[in-house]
Amino acid sequence: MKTHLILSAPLTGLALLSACSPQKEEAKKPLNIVYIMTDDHTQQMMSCYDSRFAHTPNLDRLAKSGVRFTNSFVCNSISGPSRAVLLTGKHSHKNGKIDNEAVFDGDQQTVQKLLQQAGYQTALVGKWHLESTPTGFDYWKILPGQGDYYNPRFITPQGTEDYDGYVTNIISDISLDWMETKREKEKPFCLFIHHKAIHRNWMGDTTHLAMFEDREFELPVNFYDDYEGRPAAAAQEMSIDKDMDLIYDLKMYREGEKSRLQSLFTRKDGTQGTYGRMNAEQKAAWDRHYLPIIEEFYRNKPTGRELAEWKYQRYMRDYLKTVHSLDENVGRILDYLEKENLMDNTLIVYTSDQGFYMGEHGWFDKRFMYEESMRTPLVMHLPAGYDKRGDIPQLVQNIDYTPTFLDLAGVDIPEDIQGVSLLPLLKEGEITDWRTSLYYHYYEYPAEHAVKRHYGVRTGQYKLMHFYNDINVWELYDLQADPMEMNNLFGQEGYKEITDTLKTELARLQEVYDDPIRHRAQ
Ligand code: SGN
Ligand code: CA
Repeated sequence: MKTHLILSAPLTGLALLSACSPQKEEAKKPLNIVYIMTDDHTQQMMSCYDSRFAHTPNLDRLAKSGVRFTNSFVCNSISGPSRAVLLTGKHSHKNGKIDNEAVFDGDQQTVQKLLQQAGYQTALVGKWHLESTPTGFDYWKILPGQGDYYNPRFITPQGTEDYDGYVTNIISDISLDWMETKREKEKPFCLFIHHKAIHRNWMGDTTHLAMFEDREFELPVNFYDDYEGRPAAAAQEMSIDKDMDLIYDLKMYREGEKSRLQSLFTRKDGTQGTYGRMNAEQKAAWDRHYLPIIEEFYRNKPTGRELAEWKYQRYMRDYLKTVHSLDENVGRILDYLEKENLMDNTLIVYTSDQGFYMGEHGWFDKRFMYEESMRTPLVMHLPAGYDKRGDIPQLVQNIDYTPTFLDLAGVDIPEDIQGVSLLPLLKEGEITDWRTSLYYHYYEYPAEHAVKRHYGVRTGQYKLMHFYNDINVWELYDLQADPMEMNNLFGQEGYKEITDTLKTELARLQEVYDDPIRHRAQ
């Protein structure tokens, strides 16, 4: 067991310093954690990962000051479960939050409680999505459910509070205010900033609506995927062409036009639809921007592939406007930490609850174990003493965040935590002993988007997946030869040996992680 002075008792910074021997003072300085998690922000849409589409100077600045994980993954690609994994360091079947419906048991061991016991101030602002009241935070202010982009309501321990404005700015305002005026400045702190953006229906701030309108984005090469050999992929309902809603998702509302999800966009009572929530000034800015696009759309009425590609362009533009606010607001947090001289004793993490499809396979949304949604961005600014810079290629997963934060705070990592601390990767030096495979398990089916239940294993080169429940299909990919995962090699000649090896590894992971739903070898 590691020991660290700050663990043993909730000492204040001053008490801590006086308890240390003089030469160790610097090393024992308590380290803060600022964890920024966005919703549905995928690596393809961050310029520090992919320069084709987005320009995210503040995220690039963060990555440049520290490290970028090039093989960062989630273990169940959907919001509530990812959030529960972050807080517990355990796979979904262990923390109990297997899908968005399940209620998170707030009595269980969490990173924020362990940090609190070690003398940390803990705070949470923004999307929570765990269906139970937050526990273990000294301060919290959360969005109900998915929250709203405009004029959002927040829930606090004292009741609800309504704000005017755009959600990404507001979450940052509340977070900055907590750091500046609410926390006890002599204590180390852990602040979770959980953004609502860039969740569907991708509504930009009124000040950014004009952005990206002059851009034409290249279609992904597999936009017209026919899902041959992949029946689970064929059964999904997350196609830009078929399932993306013209009014709710793409804002093409006009009197008399009907769509399936129209009521989510605008309602007569003016309170709940995403457009209905706006005030007169916001609506005016919105209409100034969208009305000419709406008119042109209904004048031209594209159909077939022309319509699918028009939808893709609109989707990309709206998503990128929404990203722009996030990037600006990450900049505000970095500016504050710099101004307050906190960069040297703060770990700053930027990640998302999962990745997202930006037209690959013809899709939006996530859920599948395929690369775009199993991956999640992970960039960090490191506190003094952690000298690694640039790319970190090791396989890491969101089960690793809890043990990393505990390790950084000098707190013993409880035996039942399934992730591992990433701290060894944050120092220069060769890593000889690291995991070579990751486990994944997705459960939310039957449900929206119709992605079937599946589990699987991913190594550096291969991925083996098993879709089960009302289907029994295996998929195997060679990620080096086929990074877009178009060619299911399972059962093809020449792949028996690798399939057997991966099945054995899958069984081993299910055993190690103690998943009650397992593949049983015949
Ligand atoms: C909503 C969205 C879905 C999305 C889920 C889960 N539909 O239900 O498209 O997959 O959230 O997203 S919507 O019509 O209400 O926008 S998650 O990131 O919170 O898991
Ligand atoms: Ca999400």
